[in-house]
Amino acid sequence: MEGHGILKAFPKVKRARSTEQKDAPALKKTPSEPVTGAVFQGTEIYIVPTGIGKSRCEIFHRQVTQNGGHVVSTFSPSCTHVVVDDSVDCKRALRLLKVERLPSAVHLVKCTWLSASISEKSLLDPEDYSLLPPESPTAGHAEESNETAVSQVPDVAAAQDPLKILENLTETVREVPEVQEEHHEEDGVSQNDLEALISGVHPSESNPTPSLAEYPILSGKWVCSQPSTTKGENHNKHITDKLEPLAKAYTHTGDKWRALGYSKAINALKSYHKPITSYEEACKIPGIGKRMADKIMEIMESGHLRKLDHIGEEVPVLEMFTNIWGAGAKTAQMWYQQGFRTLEDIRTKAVLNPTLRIGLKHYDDLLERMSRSEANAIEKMVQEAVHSVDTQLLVMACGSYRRGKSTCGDVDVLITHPDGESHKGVFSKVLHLLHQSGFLTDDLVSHEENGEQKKYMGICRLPGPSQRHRRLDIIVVPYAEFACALLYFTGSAHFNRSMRAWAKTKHMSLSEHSLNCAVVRQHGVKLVAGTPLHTPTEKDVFKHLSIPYREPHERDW
Ligand code: DCP
Ligand code: MG
Ligand code: MN
Repeated sequence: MEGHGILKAFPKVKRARSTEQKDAPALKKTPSEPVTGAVFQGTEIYIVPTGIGKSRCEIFHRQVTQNGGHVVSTFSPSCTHVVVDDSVDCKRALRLLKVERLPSAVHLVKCTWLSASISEKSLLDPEDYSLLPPESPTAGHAEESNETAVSQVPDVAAAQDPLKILENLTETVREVPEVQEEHHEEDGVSQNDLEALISGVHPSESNPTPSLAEYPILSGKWVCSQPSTTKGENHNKHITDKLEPLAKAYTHTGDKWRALGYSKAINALKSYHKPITSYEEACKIPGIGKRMADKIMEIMESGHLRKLDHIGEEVPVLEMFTNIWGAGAKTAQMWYQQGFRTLEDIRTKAVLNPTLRIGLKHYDDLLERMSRSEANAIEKMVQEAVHSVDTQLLVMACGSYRRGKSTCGDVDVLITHPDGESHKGVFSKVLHLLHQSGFLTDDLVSHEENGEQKKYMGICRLPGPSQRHRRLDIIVVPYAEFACALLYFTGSAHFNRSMRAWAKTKHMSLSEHSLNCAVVRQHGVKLVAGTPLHTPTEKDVFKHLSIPYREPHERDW
């Protein structure tokens, strides 16, 4: 997927500029489907119905559209993905599409990519599901040659060598929320008939396609199994310093897959124990393919990466736009396409929803991280309100604050009650008090129900002169879910993903609600939800997962 000219590297914006009309439909959302997620944002998908069947096609269509993507009824070169049934090979796919070859920017993928992305609630790397081109049967997987399948991963206890403890990187690049994207469920859609349709799994069929756990892109180690305090020095900073701006550029232009590829390589390089000295050495590192190794060589030999000279002029503008809370790559691109170049343009000319308006109003404040002492003062304000409702309620600042970071992007406050009952009704009372006192200045998401958990996302300001506006998240959870909610809300997000992926390999599932055992999955789709384990404390969660307990400050991956 690399190796395009740079003009192709940021196709959306460039294309938009030259053929605005043609590109417009891809940016439009189907009005009839409520968009509730952002997983497929920026995609234009053509599903080849052969072998998939009408009803599954319809379900896919709905899922993609509801998650911000666009399904087209005929193939065109502007498609980002062409999806075919798992039984269809590349030759047949091209025949069905009536083309000789596909533009290199179009991903030709198996249906499993779509079903797994839906169930994982995360846009999976199409490279892992791509169809092999007929002329070179191994090319598509050349970059995976030194990767090991998760099924070979031994238990933590057995794998003393950290490099042998491999991570199932079911990881997505953390995104600026276009629609607030939270990882509520460890894996996907709840089990119902739809799922069987989506995954195409019929209990009687023995399906030759490996499950998601056997497909991973493996990179480094299981971060959840070792303390982040062992995170060593970056011996390849001279390389990662050059790759990072490119990863960022791809993120801002909405090229998720390239951004993901770069971020995987960057992570792998950062955790590598020594400076890389040769092409072969680079290729051997999981997460680094041949094309990435080429770039690494270029940097090593010339001290520079030419690709960096060709980052489009739109990138800094897009970055400035996505720095508005609530604006993602897609919104930023739309604005750019509409001719907006400055925040003043956005303020005066763009059509803004209330969230974006708030984000724009507090642009500078929200970009700045706060000190621990300020985060602590904010926690105390919330605590005071909570305790005026009931002194027995537990109040804890989680997130980066609990992990001991020196600065915090926001404050994440968790509230629960040890009696298992009295947390009920607290949410609205506390928010009312905090609004009344003027502490809460703006609501971003004022009430989100997540099972029995409630979540608030908003903006607050400490009393007194020259105080800045700060982001504040509050969750109220039932005591039975306390440990799992605390673990989730403490993060880091990367640590959480690793722990959830690890749980999967043990036929368990971890969410902010519970740790379940005896989970049955097929193609990454949960068929049996399993049984919640008793987890009164975070330590119990680690114990059930056979991972040594990690203190919050050791989870800062
Ligand atoms: N979280 C997650 N996955 C996400 C977002 C969040 O697992 N996509 C969890 C882990 C985070 C916690 O929620 O640690 C709080 O989210 P924040 O966005 O507030 O992140 P942090 O507090 O870790 O960092 P920051 O200092 O930037 O707020
Ligand atoms: Mg936080
Ligand atoms: Mn937060």
